[in-house]
Amino acid sequence: MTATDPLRFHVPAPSARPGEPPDFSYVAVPAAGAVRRPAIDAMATDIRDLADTMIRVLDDEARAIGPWSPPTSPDDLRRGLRAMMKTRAYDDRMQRAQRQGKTSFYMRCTGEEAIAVGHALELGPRDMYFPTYRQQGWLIARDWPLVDMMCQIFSNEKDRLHGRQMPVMYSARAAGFVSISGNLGTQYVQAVGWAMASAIKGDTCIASGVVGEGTTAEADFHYALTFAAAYRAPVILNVVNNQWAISSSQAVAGGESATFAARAIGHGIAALRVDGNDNLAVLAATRWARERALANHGPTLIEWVTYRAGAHSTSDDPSKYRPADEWKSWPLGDPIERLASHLIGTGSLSELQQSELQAEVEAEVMSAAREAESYGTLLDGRVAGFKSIFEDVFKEMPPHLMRQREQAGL
Ligand SMILES: Cc1ncc(C[n+]2csc(CCOP(=O)(O)OP(=O)(O)O)c2C)c(N)n1
Repeated sequence: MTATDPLRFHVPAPSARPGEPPDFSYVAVPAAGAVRRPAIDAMATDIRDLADTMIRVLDDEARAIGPWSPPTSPDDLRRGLRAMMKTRAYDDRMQRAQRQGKTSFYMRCTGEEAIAVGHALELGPRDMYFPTYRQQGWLIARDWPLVDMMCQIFSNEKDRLHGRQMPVMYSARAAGFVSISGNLGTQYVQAVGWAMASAIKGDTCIASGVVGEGTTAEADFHYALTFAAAYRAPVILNVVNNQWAISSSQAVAGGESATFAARAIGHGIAALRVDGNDNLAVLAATRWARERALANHGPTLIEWVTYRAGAHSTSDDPSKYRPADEWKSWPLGDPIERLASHLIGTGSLSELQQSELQAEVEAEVMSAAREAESYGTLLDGRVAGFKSIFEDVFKEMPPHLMRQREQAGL
């Protein structure tokens, strides 16, 4: 056969560029409650349809409906709401601190709070989380001290990591939060390896690893899936699809051809695709995947569909590559508003209590910031000195590092 037309090279493009109206027509949003909830021992091959739809619990009136509606108490939901609100207040404060020159860098998670918070509240205390830089909500949901997190951001004298990690790259063993690895995709192989070790030891705790949709293009993502499937590792593989990987749209990572949840199908891994701005759906899907892993039915890949409302980081300017008001048109709304509306609708929260809660979390964040700043920030130069860069890396310092230390006069 001879080709008649010249070949065309396809370059994936975002649905809208700056100045154009936002266009989310590519995001199909099924009705809340419409997706079936299979048994936790379902064969991955029997639930492939769940990779192509979207599990949603909260409907347009913020009522919880359908088989995924999780049995949770109003107290637990209020706790989740508080953690989400505190996360947003924390992000606002730390972003401002960066603009004031108190730290070099910050990354916020606005619009994605429901995912890390719900996950933190649903996983067990001995389960292990392998996060990226946008899961500060996990630490906040687990009541990790804000002052400790802020000292890491300021790299000051109370920073337990001595300024050796970039700001926001926390490490909190007691919260089940593994030191963040800046090399994207490595979280997945680490999580799968940890989960395999848990099974080898006959332990009873699971791992959960996180990547963004952009990072599914990394080889590590695929290595991790291969091992997770072959050894039925007790692991949850989270793909936070927030539509953007810095300035690359989800289309560049392959989102035009298939969902990110569907990446699991070729490996025979169970996949769920979930409304990531619906805190109740997050709780329900996390619980399903955790119970499945604990019962030795293997890994689950969950695509959380969400939207990165803020810039990628304080070094990024999204007005260069996407419509300024795109978030306002995001069809899955704001996770905090949706959970608050649900609690108000069920009589578990009043509007007055919601505003009191807002004032309370802001005051808590402000007082933590004052304390953390008193231990030093970039502005006053009381930051971790570079003298310690040679320490705590090797048990015994290799000769080349000794030579370098001498050359640096330390
Ligand atoms: C291996 C590797 N490649 C590139 C980078 C630089 N980088 C940092 S964040 C980022 C975008 C990641 O996007 P995504 O995975 O979608 O996560 P998101 O930031 O949207 O949460 C890139 C390319 C990196 N840190 N590690």
